[in-house]
Amino acid sequence: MYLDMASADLAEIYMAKPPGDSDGTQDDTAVVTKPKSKTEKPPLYKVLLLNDDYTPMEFVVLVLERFFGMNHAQSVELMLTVHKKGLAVVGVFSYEIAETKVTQVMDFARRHQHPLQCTMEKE
Ligand code: TYC
Repeated sequence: MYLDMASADLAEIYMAKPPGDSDGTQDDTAVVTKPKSKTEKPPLYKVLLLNDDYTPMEFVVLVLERFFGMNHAQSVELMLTVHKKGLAVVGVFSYEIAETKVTQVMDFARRHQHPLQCTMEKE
């Protein structure tokens, strides 16, 4: 009894149409999709410091030391790059860290009444 039912089911499977067009034929084209990597890196964001005519050089140096972990010589050099070129990338971070740095710099500048601007953009 069970055996009979099993062979009836098998017959149905063997007789089923193969996947493809409704007439049972299959074309020989295929869509090739790249398998998505399971270890995708998070997007990175550049933090930019902008020049202005009023923020004191020493204040910018302090910002770079305090919020971007640079030593004094590195900070002076990067401050002068911003001063001469108009802007510079001061670091590259994940979205959350970049946003935190921008907020910290903007708050610190506002508290000291300097017009220093700091922004972020996707790499
Ligand atoms: N240009 C400013 C000055 O001459 C110095 C400065 C440097 C300001 C970098 C902003 O992001 C800045 N006092």
